[in-house]
Amino acid sequence: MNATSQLPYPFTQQPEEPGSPDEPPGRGGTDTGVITKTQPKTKKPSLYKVLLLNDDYTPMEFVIHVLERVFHMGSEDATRVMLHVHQNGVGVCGIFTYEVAETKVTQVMDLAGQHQHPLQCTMEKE
Ligand code: TYC
Repeated sequence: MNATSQLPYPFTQQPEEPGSPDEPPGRGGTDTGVITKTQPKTKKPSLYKVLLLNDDYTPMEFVIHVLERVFHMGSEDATRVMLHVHQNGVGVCGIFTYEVAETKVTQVMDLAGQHQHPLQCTMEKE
């Protein structure tokens, strides 16, 4: 007695084993070799420019202080960026990932608000 004979009608055949080859093994097969290389699933994060905007009221010294404190600039770089913004209306303070850029904008806006200066800071996708 085999396994099939114990099954109730109409189950007279064993189901085919999953993955059973449709072709005989060895020569004569039409399979082609596919080499798959696993890609590392890391993606570069989007980057955002943090922009400082000029206004007529915020003191130059305060802007320099903000650039030193929030963006870790030395006094020469901070002065250069402040003057660029003063003369051009807008300037880049740095380029960061989204959350870092957002934090910097908040820090600048909070400092400006605490000192009642109208200094504005925004971010835009690179
Ligand atoms: N324009 C301002 C002044 O003359 C200085 C200033 C520079 C303000 C840069 C804002 O982002 C700024 N006092």
